[in-house]
Amino acid sequence: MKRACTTIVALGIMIGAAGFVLLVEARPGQVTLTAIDDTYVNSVEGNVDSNYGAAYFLRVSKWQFSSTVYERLTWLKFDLSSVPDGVVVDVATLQLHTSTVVETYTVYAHSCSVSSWTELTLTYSNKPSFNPTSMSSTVILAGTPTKWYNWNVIDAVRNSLNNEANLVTIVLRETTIRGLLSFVSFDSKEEGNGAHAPKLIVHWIPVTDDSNPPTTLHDYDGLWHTADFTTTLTATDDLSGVAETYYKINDAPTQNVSAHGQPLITMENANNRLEYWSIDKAGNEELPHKILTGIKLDKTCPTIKTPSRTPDGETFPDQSVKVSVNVTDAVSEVNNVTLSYTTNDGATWTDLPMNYNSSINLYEATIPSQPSSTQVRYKIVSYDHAGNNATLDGTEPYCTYQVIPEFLQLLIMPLFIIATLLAVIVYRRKHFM
Ligand SMILES: [Ca+2]
Ligand SMILES: [Ca+2]
Ligand SMILES: [Ca+2]
Repeated sequence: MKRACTTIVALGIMIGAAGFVLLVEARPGQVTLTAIDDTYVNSVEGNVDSNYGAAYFLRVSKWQFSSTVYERLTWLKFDLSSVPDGVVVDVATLQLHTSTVVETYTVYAHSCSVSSWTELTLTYSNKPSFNPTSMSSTVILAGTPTKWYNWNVIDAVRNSLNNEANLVTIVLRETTIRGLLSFVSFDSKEEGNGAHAPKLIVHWIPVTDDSNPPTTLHDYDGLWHTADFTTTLTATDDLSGVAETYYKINDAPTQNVSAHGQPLITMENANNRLEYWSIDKAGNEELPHKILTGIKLDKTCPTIKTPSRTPDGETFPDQSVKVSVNVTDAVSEVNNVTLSYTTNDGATWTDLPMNYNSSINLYEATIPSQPSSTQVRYKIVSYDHAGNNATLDGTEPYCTYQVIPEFLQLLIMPLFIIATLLAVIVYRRKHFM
């Protein structure tokens, strides 16, 4: 019995020892790093190839002589290998100690994805390009030598760790033109006993502390669209960061944004459905999945059939003309139909809204009576609710008619009266004989 117990205790210690190492890495932690490379570069013509890596100071300046602007930039490099894998950096603070402050400066910190430079070879000419957008800035006040100043450089540190790089480069510069001989100097790691060397404080939290899933938002505007369009999904996560955003369109198989891009709506429908959600790097899934319905797409123009006219034969000067037409639309339905007419091929078109007559399923508008001999041309334009439009442009033969000329009217009217009289006579003879 005793022997068995001893074995169990020994096992427990082994598991405990193995677990202890993991637990240390899973705890929040912090390291203070000292720059492994620090130097500055100078844009003055005679100094563009100069190296200052062994100097006991680092300089930042910006000044103008004649019409040329000159600058000194400070370059810093830190080794992040002591930051454990799989943690989330929540604080990264750069600290520099001033030695000379000629006037008040605003010193901006920039990230640089290239860390292959060394402090003893870097010059203004061979420096890598750095991110032109600064991460943060700090005001260095005139008359404050021998003082520590801080910059938030979390973007640079996170970028390096996300790219699985162990090195991080930070560039410091001023963007405002200062006095001709002014500058700010910081102590380099070569100064004195190194106590004032540039420092980088990195604090992290373990991913396992992250129990909150991401939040995903869409940017659909709720409106009808007339062409395939993308709904952009944007996800945020409080700690570990977003690992992936997923979606399903109309219950099709699941897709993810990194492989398939943002959801593209291509199906014509008044009620497309998008299900979407994200998962963070700690494995927390956004539940329940979000559902967006009523995504509207209509790529099809209305259909305008051949219109009819009443009267459809001769048109007299005192007659108005009613135009009727069948217009339909797939998906979003007809929004409006307009008849425009012009007389004698004039440049001015008069618009008449066409009203829907539900008893005959036709849109109708009445063109007012016109003087004799007038030629009338009309066209019909219809829009659906999505904004697609179709046009009968008036070049079709049935879109033109002419009010009969006066002499024809004088000719036709007696003929019409005679024909009517004859018809009456024939009728009476048939029925009363
Ligand atoms: Ca140095
Ligand atoms: Ca989270
Ligand atoms: Ca349509």
